[in-house]
Amino acid sequence: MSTAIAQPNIALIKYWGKVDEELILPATDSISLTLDGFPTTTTVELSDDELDTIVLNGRQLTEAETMRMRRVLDRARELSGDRRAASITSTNTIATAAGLASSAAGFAALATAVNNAYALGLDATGISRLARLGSGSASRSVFGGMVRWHRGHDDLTSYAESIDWNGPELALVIVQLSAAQKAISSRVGMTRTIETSPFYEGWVTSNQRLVEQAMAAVAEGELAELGQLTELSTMRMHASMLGAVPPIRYLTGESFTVLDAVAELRNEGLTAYATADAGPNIKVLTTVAELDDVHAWLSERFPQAATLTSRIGAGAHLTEAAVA
Ligand code: 2P0
Repeated sequence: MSTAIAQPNIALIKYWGKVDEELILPATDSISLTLDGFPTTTTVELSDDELDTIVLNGRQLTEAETMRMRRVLDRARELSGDRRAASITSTNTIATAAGLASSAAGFAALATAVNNAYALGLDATGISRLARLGSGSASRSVFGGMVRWHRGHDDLTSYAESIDWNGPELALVIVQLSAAQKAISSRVGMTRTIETSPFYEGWVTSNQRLVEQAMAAVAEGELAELGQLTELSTMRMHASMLGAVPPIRYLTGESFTVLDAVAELRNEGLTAYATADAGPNIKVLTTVAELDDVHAWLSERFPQAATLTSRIGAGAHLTEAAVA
């Protein structure tokens, strides 16, 4: 039995769009922070059953729902030559599919457990490639801290790695306006954006430039610069979706109210930069030193929302029981 734990990550410079849907090769690099909290725990056990079975949060998934997991398992069987099926149980601690990166943690934990169960012997880079086959953002949750996912041009060259952040210790406040499942999955949203948005090309070109600028800010430890680039990447990603037919709008009026509040918070002298993913929730980048103040300010302003905090966490790993 192989059990692994992984945590979600929040992208500062975003991933939105694939050049290869099979291999999940993204159109641009992305840069993220792995959270310290909201773990997914996944256990993989090989079995002599004919089919893979997957139980997520106590519910057995249908065959259609397990398609993405089977991509990861099939690759493991191909690499190992071990044809056995897998019996998988996985538990999330964060709302699934609500734009809070549950799939990133889920597939990073799955790839880590699968590497052990099928004795693949992959290093973290290899596990990141395996996780990518399930969900693009999962390649980043294999690593802790600040992470860059290189878009690459094939399976081998598209992987994530840790990068050194040379600035103050970072933290995030998540203003959770809704825990409901999103109406449009990231995958469908990306495809629609590529196929119908006249802004998609501009998004890809400009976001890859933001990656390079962010890498310079990361090396210099310039948080104000990194925060501004984070907000630009967020807005440009959502702008590309707004140009789709029909338009994809994950941000609600309430989301914009929170965005305004973050700007106000910054005007009051606190470190706060906002980002948002495929849902209405706003994630606020700040420092560990200011976390309590930023959290108190936001929870007072938005009592109707759940305000969660997180420091920066470790990458996916086997639990001690599995290692022993
Ligand atoms: C990100 N998102 O960089 C971006 C920002 C959502 C918005 O990665 O199709 O679940 O499985 O590769 O990784 C969410 O997309 O999509 C995501 P697939 P994934 O965090």
